[in-house]
Amino acid sequence: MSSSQLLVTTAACAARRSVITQLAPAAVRTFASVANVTSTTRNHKVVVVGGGSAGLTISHQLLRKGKFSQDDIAIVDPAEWHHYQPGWTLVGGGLKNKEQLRKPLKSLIDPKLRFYNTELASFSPESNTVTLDNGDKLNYEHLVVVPGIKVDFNSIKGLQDALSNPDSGVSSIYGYDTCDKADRTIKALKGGQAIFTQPMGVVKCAGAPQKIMWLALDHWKKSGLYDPANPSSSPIHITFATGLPVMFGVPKYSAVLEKLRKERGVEGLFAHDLVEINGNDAVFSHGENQKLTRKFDLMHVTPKMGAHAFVKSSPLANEAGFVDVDEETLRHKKWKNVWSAGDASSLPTSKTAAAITAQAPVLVKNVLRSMKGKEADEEYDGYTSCPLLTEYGKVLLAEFKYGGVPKETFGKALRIDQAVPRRAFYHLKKDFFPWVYYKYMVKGTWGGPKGWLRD
Ligand code: UQ1
Repeated sequence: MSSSQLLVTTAACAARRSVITQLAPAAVRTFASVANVTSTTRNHKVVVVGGGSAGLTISHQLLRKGKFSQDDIAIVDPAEWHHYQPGWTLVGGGLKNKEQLRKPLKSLIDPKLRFYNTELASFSPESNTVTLDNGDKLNYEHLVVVPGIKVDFNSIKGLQDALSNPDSGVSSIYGYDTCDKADRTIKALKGGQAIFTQPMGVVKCAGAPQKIMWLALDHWKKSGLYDPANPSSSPIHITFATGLPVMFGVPKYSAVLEKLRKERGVEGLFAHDLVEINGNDAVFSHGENQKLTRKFDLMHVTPKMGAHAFVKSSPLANEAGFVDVDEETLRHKKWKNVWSAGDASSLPTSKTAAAITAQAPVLVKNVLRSMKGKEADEEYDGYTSCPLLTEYGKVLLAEFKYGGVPKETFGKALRIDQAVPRRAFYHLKKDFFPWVYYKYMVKGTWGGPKGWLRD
């Protein structure tokens, strides 16, 4: 943007709100930086950092409350595309086309919101300001920090090269570029060792590393390449290598999945964390300083994940790098006008889009209450969900709250146990959720298990 354009924009904004344009004194600049000496400060009532599931849902839920005018709410996100990431497992299983799961981020943002399609440089909560990567500053009354987490493809030695090598059997549903490679490699495998990994530490959608395995197993079974009743004499052998000590973090569902693993002849390598890929060797660390090397013909890798550097290095982060918020109110523990939800937050629950359906209304109510000077007393109970594909046509619908306590939506009304994989849940996962997500959730009108939201 040229400085004249910038001044026009700024002048227009100034008519609505008191926007301050600061012409930085040229004298303090070095010769190298004289080309553009203009930086701008704008004021917003709410600045939302991140245009993912949480950012879009929260911004639009706020807007729908009817209390905000044009540009009162701003979203900051450098992305060109918004992806429906829960669908990438379906891409890996050959059930969806990855292009159909993405939309230009700009097209999902209501024109009443101000969209800064740029990276955020830093947070200054002591002065209620964030700084964008071009030096512009945004002042806020409330800040919502929802940029998600980083999938770190460099966290495992050799992973990046193995993923980008079209001839390797290594794929990952955790990235747009590689989710369809999972489908190609699964279909191409006619025999040998298949390994599916899950790292130690935090990942988003903790069920996905095994969902793709169950789909692959089903495909090989139907192709006559895998016999669950006789795995040792089948052309393909399957291993689930996980950094965790169990199949799933919630005991109720873990028991069912462990039973499935045994019934289906899948080897379990528990507390094994993939650290290196070297040709067709996978190296795992386990125990105290022990290493295990396994040959593979196909490997589906879940990389390690963690907080974005700009969050981790900010005053908002806890030791682990997550935005340090109260587990119930979603309000920052130190800065009372800062809020967080979703993957970037410190909330001790499983990181999923389903969790956003429950977190967003709580955060929105609490922001509005505190804007009116009232107590922010709406509480989140930790609700999250994992629609876990156990084969083509069946899903186990895990739903739980803090403490790994099941909180099943259909359990009571329909008198069913959601730990039993069902066809109806498969259609929820494959057809209903992707539809309701783009048509309602990101627009602020879907409340997950509560159904459609009324204003
Ligand atoms: C949900 O609302 C949702 O968003 C559209 C999902 O997709 C990411 C889900 O996986 C789940 C489980 C929900 C929760 C809704 C119901 C009806 C259980």
